[in-house]
Order: sequence, then structure tokens, then C-alpha cells
Amino acid sequence: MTLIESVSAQEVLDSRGNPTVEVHVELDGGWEGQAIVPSGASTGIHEAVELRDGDPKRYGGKGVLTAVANVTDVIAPEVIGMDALDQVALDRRLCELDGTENKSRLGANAILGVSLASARAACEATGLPLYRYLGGVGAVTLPVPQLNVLNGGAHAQTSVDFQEFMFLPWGMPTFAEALRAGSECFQALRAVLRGRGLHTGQGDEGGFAPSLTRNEEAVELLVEAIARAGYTHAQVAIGLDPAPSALLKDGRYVLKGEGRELTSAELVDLWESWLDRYPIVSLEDGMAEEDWDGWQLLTRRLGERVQLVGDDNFVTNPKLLQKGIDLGVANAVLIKLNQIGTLTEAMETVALGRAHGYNPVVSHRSGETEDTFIADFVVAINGGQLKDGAPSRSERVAKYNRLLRIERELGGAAVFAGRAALPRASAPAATGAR
Ligand code: 2PG
Ligand code: MG
Repeated sequence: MTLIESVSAQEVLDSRGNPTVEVHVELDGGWEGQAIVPSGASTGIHEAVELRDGDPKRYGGKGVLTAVANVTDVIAPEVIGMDALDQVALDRRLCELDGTENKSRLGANAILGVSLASARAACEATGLPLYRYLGGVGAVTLPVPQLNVLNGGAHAQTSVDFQEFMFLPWGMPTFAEALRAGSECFQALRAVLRGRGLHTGQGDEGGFAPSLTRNEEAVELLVEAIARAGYTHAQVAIGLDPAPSALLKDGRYVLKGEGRELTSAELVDLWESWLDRYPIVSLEDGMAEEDWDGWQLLTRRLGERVQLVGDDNFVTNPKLLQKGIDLGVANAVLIKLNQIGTLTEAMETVALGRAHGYNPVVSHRSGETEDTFIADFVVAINGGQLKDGAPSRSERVAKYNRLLRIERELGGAAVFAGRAALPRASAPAATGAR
């Protein structure tokens, strides 16, 4: 009853208006599953390959008809007849069919679409909610949301060099209350920006995208918004993803908006001075993906007092995460399903990280869709943190709303991850100033 009977695909649009892959899987028992693949802008160089047609006459070369054809013509005939309940076997088969290290033959967008749509169909067959199917009876943890409320870098066309400035409502009792706090701080931020005559137009992840003269001003604005909304830093803290891989030129970090350049050591100094003065509890990609020495220095200097999340350097890849573990780099790992390309491999990366004290932070991409798979996924793995953009724009809000429904469904069994999700930042030394 759970054997894959048909696999179809089509080109649909993501939140930036770019094409992406949607896959539909049907089982012989009649159950169906669907998935839409997201797409990044500040992608890591070692990410699994997102196959684009390159035909300048369609969508500026960004069409995905080749990936769609790979699903229907290459993958479908090979996976029809497989049991959708055996996700590991399916994902292994998908990797074999591709045959490359980085999924460049069939495309990670084609492969992930099949992997997730099939998981959904199998889930339908069991009659369980997706988080319960994927995670079992122990899947009860609602994540601390990382709400990206001020967008810069590759996600906005402004003078702000750093990409993401986030609210982390970590000290609230439930997910619903955390989301309320995040949303109230977001509205307060709008008022703070208006009060200063700054733009409240939004960037790719729904956060505001004002032009600022100094990157640090963005953090000041968030701090002001938290106070204006009436929250303490023990309730709502701050997270950053500067995405500096895009800033590194000839060994120096070029802050164009500020007209200055920093060495790796100077960038560590900058983060340290921010940690001393602001309630920052999570720093993702404090260094560029290839600056392993800078990453080591950063981890040595600040790893005891703040969550250091590896994104571009690990790209959800167990091999690269292992390299980071061996080198003593970062202390948490970002999990983006399309960076690696199958559900099974993403779960492997989560398990490897956990075995070495690296907490997972599940993440959306800047190009998102109405697909809410990651909301169920983060509950399934008891992940504890979900980075999903601002509480604004439906492709972001859809995931937050799904989590509200899951929390309600779990009732008394639901556990909000809260401050325990960020153990380093919760240490007395780090919170003393707050
Ligand atoms: C990141 C992501 C998501 P993108 O850098 O963490 O916020 O951005 O999807 O553009 O890679
Ligand atoms: Mg990132």
C-alpha cells in the first residue's frame, strides 16, 4: 500500500519570483505527498548543486525545466515500486542515481523534491502528523524562533553590509508567547525606524531594509525596539548572521557601507565588542566559509559565551561538519535541507552535530515557498531553534503558523525549547550584563 506508484514534477515560483521545483508523489494505496524546494541567495560554495537551465530566454536563465525533467524522466522510473516508508533506502537510491559528490548531475532541487514529497506521502499513509511520523513519540519540542527583522547584505539593496539581524524570544514560556513577543518587537522596530525617518520597506526575508551608515546601528535599533515593546533581554535576545563569505576579498573583510576593511582578527574583535555591549546570544557565520583559521580564532575567543553557528562552512554536509569538529570550529550547525539534498543526509548531519555538542538550528532559505516542511522537521528532531525570517510575508509566516498549530495539537505534551536551547549564552558569565 505504500509503494511509490507515480512521481511527477512541475516548475512553480518561489517568494522572489524565481522558478523552483515542485514534486508530487503517489503511492499505490492512493496516498499523496507534495513538496516545493526553496532556494538561497547567499549560497555556500560547497552546497549541493541547484540545477538551473541557463536558458537566457526563460526566467533569465533560472528556469528549472531540466531539474523537472530529471524527476519525471530519470528519477521516477527508478523509484517507482520502492516503499515510501523506507526513507533511507529511497534517499540512498537517489544519491546513487545522481552519482556525484554534490548532486550536480540530477540537481539537489530535483532530488530533495522527491525525498520530501515521498516522506509526506508515507506520512499520509500512516495517518500521523508529519512531525510525529518523522520524529516518533518523543517529538514534542517547539523551537525558539530566530526572526530576521532587519535585512542587509545579499537580501537587500542597502548600505548594510551584514545580512541578518534577528530577535530570539528565548525567555518566553511557550512558542505562541515567543512568537507574540517577536511580532510585537517587530512592530516596535517599525515604529523606531519611522521615528528616525528610516525606510520600512522589506527585504527578501520580510525584515525591514533601511539604509544605515553603520552596521552597528542595526543592533542599536533592535535593542531599542525590544525596550519599546516592553521586553527584557532575558525574554528577547538578539542573533546575527552577517554572512561574511560575501564580504571577504583578498583576505580582508570589506565593509563597503562603512568604507573600511578588517582582518579576520579585527572581525573577531568587532564581534567581541558587540557581545560586550549587546544581548547577542547567537552568531551565525561569524567568519567566511573558507576562513578556517579565522573560524578557529573566533571559536577560541568567543565559543564559551555565545552560540556560534556554522552555515556556509558546513552546508549541512556531514563531511564538512566533521572537518569543523576536528578543527574546533563553531559550536552549533545550521540545517538547510536543500544544502545537502536528502532528508536522510540532513538527519545524519543533525546526529553527528549532536554527538559533538553542536546543537542544530533548522533554517529556511531566502527564497521560500508556502511549503511548511521545516516546521514539522524541527519539531521532529526536537531541534530547539528555527530560523525562518520575519513574522511577515506569508512564506515565512506559514511556518510559524504551522508551529502554532502543532503546539496546540500537542497540548500539555508540548515543550518550548526556551533558553535551554542556547546553553552557552545562558551561562551566568554571558547573561551577567543583562
Ligand atoms: C542564510 C540564508 C537564510 P540564503 O544565509 O542563512 O537566511 O540565506 O538562503 O540566501 O543562503
Ligand atoms: Mg547563513
